[in-house]
Amino acid sequence: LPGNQPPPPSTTIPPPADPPITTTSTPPPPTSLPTGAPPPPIPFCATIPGNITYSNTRLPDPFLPIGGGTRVSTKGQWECRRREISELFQRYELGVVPPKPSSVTASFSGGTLSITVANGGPSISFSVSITAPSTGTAPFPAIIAYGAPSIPVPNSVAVIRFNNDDIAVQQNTGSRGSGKFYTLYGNNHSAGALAAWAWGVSRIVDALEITPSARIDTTRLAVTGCSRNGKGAIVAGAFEPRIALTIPQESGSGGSACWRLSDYQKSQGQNVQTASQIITENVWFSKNFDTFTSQVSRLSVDHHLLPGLIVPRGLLVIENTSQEWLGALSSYQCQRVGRRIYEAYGVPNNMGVSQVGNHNHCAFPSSQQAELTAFFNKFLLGQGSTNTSIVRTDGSFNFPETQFIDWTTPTLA
Ligand code: MCU
Repeated sequence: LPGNQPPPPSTTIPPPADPPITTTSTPPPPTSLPTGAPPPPIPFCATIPGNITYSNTRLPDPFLPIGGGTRVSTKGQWECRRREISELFQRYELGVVPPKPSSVTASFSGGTLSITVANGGPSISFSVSITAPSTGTAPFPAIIAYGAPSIPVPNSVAVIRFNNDDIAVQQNTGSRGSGKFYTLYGNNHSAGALAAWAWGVSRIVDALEITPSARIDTTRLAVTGCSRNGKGAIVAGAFEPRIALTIPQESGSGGSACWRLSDYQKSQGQNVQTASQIITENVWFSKNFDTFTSQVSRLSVDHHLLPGLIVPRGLLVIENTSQEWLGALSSYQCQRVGRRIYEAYGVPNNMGVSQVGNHNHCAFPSSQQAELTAFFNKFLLGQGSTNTSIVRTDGSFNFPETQFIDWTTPTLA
């Protein structure tokens, strides 16, 4: 994959010593709002507390608002909790995903969509390539691929290639603040690369909406990426509601995996990427995340809540049991738990989890083809009757569920 390196062989990774996870002994880190984080106003929602002290070794209850009070029991209340979860991810992990800038203009020529963005100050320009599908009638459904797709794309779906590294560089920890996002918002902006790329995806959708000559139907958009770019894809789906279908592939830690579960795997002696390791490798997360990584129990969110930002839109999580570093137990169980939000919402089959091994990293195995086809058919190609009831792994995990979950799944009215 362009711009990507394969995961390091397991023997070369120095296992960083995880500090012991304690629950209450250390005072929580400061929780002030990073500059420029305006939560979208929803008049009937309670105010999100500015200072949150949180400690929970289990996966946070998706349905319990952070300010306390009663559990969410309706879809209307979920909109408040959704806003809250979004805010918490931005404060403590990702950094701020800025709202639409004051100016977005675009032009399409020779298969290239050129996008210019300004926000009162300097402007930036970036472009994506659009490959029209070989069949079907315009405007076409399309998939935005971070880098290039590493899943098979139906021949009736256009492919939009997004050079996400151009927006936020992901070389190593020294790349923080590099890329066009930071030209616009400043090198010290709180956003890590995942947040900056999600902002970039939103600008691509803005541009498609005002550029009919690109011939893309913006009500039928998917996003995908593999590995580090899979982390990007799931975050883009979480922050851009105009994405109809989100397909993260082998995103592992920082994507489909839960920090708490990856730490658990690590504690069991497995060579799994953890929060404390990931911040030493790259700039995917905000600097604000650093203070939590040695004690993930203090995080008021974990990645089982990402599906809660996407619900009820389509989400297919593709994972691989043969890459120890990804955290197979963590990725599978995290998203299986996250799918409970889709169950509560009454649309369990809008989210699939499929984990299959015995193939290389980012090499899509044919055994997952029918599942992928079903999600494309349902969410991009308008075939509602397709079977997307998918939760499966070829792994066998001894998952101590009560150690991580102490809540039940409601039915949201
Ligand atoms: C699975 O994604 C990453 C992983 O987080 C990194 O630790 C490793 O270096 O690279 C993976 C990747 O992006 O591979 C292409």
